Amino acid sequence: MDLEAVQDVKGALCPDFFHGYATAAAQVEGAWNKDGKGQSIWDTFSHTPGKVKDASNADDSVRSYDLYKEDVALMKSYGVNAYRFSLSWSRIIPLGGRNDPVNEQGLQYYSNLIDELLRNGITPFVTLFHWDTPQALEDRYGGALDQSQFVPDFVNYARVCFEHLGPKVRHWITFNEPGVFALAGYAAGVHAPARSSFRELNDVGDSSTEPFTVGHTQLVAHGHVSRLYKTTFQPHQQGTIGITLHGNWSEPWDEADPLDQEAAERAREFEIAWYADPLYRTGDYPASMRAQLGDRLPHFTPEESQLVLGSSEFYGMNTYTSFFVQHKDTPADINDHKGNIFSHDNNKQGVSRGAESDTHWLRYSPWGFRKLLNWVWARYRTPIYITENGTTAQGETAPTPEVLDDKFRIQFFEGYVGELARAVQCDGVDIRSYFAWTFTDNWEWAAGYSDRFGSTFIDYDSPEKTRHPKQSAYYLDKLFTHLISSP
Ligand code: PNW
Repeated sequence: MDLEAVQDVKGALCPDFFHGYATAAAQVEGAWNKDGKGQSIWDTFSHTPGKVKDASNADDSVRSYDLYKEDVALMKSYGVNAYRFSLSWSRIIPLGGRNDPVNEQGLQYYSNLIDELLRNGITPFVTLFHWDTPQALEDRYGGALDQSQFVPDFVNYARVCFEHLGPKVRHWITFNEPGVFALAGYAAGVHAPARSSFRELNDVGDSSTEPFTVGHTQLVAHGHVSRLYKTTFQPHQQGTIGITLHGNWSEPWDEADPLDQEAAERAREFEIAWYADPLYRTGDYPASMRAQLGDRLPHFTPEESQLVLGSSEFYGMNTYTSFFVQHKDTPADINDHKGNIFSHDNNKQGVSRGAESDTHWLRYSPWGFRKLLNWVWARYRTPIYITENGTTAQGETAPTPEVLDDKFRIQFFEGYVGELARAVQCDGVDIRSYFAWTFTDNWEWAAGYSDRFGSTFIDYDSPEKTRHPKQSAYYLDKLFTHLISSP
């Protein structure tokens, strides 16, 4: 646990740099039907047999709803100065809609959590939507598929949150990874609301159109909420509002092949610029997407384009890994969402993208992180908040001393945060936060409890979901003490 590998970046980060952990309501809260909470599409998904790898649900999860005070105390002992969490829409408005009643107990929970954080000197970063659409809205009109209904309902929900929680919150995030929500939920069909073209997996859906419709809805909904915040709340609440996008680094499989270079850029555009170009650069989708998708990709009206462009005050970045990308010589499949590419674990020379974690898509590849930061900074010139980054590790099945000394995760943090600090110090990229994913092991969506991303081990068999700190929690504390300069 020494800091040998990051000696070069001692003091590289500003005194006001935010560091802590990120979580999502549906993955940690539990209390799925307590104190008036309505059901979300993830409650439905997890109660549908065959959907979740270990057949688990998140009814109790890690019980952060009940144990928030203990959790804040534990986080404090880890030395964080910020915490990113999400609000459950159906806990606040159980049926979700603009004419549906507000659940005071739900608001009270989040108000208590925020107070507890502030009392402990921890700055709250609040996400409005981390994938858990109220089930009632899914039933009523198909949720995010219906832009004309979803947008006013989401704006109403946001208004309730700004009114009640806004006086204590300075950092708002509208959507978490609209791209993963759209692709996993409506293209692959492996996440809620479980829609796709693949009938062996899902009864309904159209993978060739719905993800793009849902993506468009989220962009426009974000634009309206951002405008509402800026006009009505920001003048007195003095906070900032943005969105969080996912994005991994795409590296050409054959560095010398111009077609692979183009394919890698196209992959970045399909994954990242799909959202980031409309938000930060052009107010429209990238040309490469229009060329492949034609009218299956929605069109922005002039009003929408104007609304969306410039609506996010910072670039919230979730990133985990890197891939090698090779061009295809055949036309794109109708259900392709990646820009008609192959993605590989090794490049042409046989070099691996990195060591394996316990999650198939996630490899340790910090080399791509600095490239990604530079690509995003060069293209969008917007301050970056890292809102998620982290890993699972093989063999974490019991809280033994060896497991709690989580060397793989420590190495991961050292590698990625080191590259972040180099991007700041050497490349001049404006980066203002780092939120590790995640605070405790939790319910990893369709992977259930089997994928452990936490810096705290959870004993799921115990009624109290006993928390066992892993060494990476203390390492991150040491690391940021080293990297952050004194005021
Ligand atoms: C994020 N990918 O999702 C989510 O925001 C978290 O809720 C989730 O627990 C975490 O990452 C770990 O999976 C992602 O395939 C899912 O590149 C998939 C990818 C990226 C992010």
